[in-house]
Amino acid sequence: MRLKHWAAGALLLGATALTGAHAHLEEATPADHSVIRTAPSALVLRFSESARLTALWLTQDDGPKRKLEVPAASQPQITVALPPLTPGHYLISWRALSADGHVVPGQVRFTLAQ
Ligand SMILES: [Cu+2]
Repeated sequence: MRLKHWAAGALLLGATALTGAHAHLEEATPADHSVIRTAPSALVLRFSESARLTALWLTQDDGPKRKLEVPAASQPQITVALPPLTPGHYLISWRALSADGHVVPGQVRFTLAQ
């Protein structure tokens, strides 16, 4: 019984830590679920506080995941150069390291129309 209570307490503590103030995405350009007509040359991610991307991948339609170069600096606004894009559906996914040490994954989907 005592152990059960301890375990429940630990779970609660864990949940509280997860909802703490780590960097979350405030804005992405192109925006999530947007339909755009001009190929963007870069992706801009604005976080609530400084974050550093540890990895970022670009996927077009059912194509392979392409790993893109990301800046090494930790900053609230991160610009990632994109390769030339052709019309299609895109998924960009990343892992960011928040200033508080938490890893924050995220993704943005957009469509580049013909
Ligand atoms: Cu955090």
